Amino acid sequence: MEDGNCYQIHTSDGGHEADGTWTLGAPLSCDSPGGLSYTDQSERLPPSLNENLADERGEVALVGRRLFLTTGDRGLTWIDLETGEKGWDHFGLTFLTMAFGDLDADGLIDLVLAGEGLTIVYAWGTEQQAEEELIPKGTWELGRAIFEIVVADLDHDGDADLFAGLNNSSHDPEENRSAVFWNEGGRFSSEPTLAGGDSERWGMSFDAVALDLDGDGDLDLYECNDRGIDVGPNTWILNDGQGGLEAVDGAGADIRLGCMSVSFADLNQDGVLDLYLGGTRDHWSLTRLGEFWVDSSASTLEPLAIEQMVWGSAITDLDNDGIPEIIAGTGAFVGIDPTPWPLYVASRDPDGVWREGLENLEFPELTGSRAVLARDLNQDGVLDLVAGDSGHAGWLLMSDGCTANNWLEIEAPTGTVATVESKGGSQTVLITDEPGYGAWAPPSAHVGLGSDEQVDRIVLDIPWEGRVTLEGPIDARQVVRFEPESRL
Ligand SMILES: [Ca+2]
Ligand SMILES: [Ca+2]
Ligand SMILES: [Ca+2]
Ligand SMILES: [Ca+2]
Repeated sequence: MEDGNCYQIHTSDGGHEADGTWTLGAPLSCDSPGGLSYTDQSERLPPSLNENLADERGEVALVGRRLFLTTGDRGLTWIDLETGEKGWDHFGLTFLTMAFGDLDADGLIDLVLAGEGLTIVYAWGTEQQAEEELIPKGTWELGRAIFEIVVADLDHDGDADLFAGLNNSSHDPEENRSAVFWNEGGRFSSEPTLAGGDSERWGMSFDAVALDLDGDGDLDLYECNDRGIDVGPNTWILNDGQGGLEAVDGAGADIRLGCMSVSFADLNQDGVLDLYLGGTRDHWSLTRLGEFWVDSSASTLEPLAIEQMVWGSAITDLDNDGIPEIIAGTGAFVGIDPTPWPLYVASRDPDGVWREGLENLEFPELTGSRAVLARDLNQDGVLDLVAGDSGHAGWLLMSDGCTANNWLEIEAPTGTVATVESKGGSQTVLITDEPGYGAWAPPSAHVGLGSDEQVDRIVLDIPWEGRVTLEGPIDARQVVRFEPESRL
């Protein structure tokens, strides 16, 4: 498995069983279950250094116990959730997006900053911190730059590569062709390889996610592109199995919009992952039917106001009832002052329509909310919410204790598709570190189980590794982790 040449890939008719190790935690107890409720703890977040600058990006990240948010002056603020310690980081370049991963495989998280240049901050926040400039600052203007970085091992040599989504502000699709910076044993190429395929398909990258589209075992990418009407549509980028990337026919997923965010989730709960897209003027749902993606927006989503932009998105089960919710950061195009758009949450009714609101929850109504991250920060088995905001430090909504409904959390390599079977049925989720625009956290997925106290089976389809099954019964209310042999 280690030499990168001798591996078998999973095929949809069975195939290779991945080698690796399962780790089960101790189930959390829930002595006094309550209804779902949140306390707004946003005042805990450190203020931006300059409150008079809008933070157009509003990105958020969770690294260890530290929560990071971008600020209007293109720096980062952070808070340690354990100790309450706060800080600010500034770097020598103006960046548009941040990404994370262990790029030199030393066990420490590295930070990637992309915008007017491309800089890696190795062992970020530790005494070994060291910067490497792959593309000098000032190479690009901010309107013509890298708008998205996906950290993923695209050629299966064990090293995490950098997929760079280019947004050249050009109406010529060829100018927006995305690229890969290759990682060979912890050393990066400074000359990227441009991806190939039909040049008319390349658009102005804004968000992207890595997953195995065609079930052949390698990591592909879906790219969400701004100004699709004028330039190029959203794009499927297929991997040839060795890291060669090619934009291909989107089979209905190549719609044209002002795309800001892409999230994959099984919206109609038929066991196949669907697509949720946020952007200028509205949001979209694309249902996967066999090889095709069908635009189901009109019949499944409530339309939003033209001025209400959907920036970030996360689709996961907040109340642990087994039906996911859509959480989206919505706001105006720009702005420092609060805009009349909420941190949006929608739940699915029995007719399959996602309607705004959830039980008696009241989320902030006046926001310029951007990236959204849903993770269990206070470890009570209920997802907490973090959102960036264009006008102030951001939002931190903490759950007020456990729910009577059960849950399970799974950690596995990014791009893994997990199927969780329990008495109430089967659920399929994407395990990813890129849940939607501008949000990052180590790859995991949270599955609500309703009244089911045990899980019968967990099946993981792991890119490059194959399929692995854990037979139950597995107790609910715990974190289950699978680590492939090749990464131990
Ligand atoms: Ca593939
Ligand atoms: Ca589906
Ligand atoms: Ca739910
Ligand atoms: Ca929580």
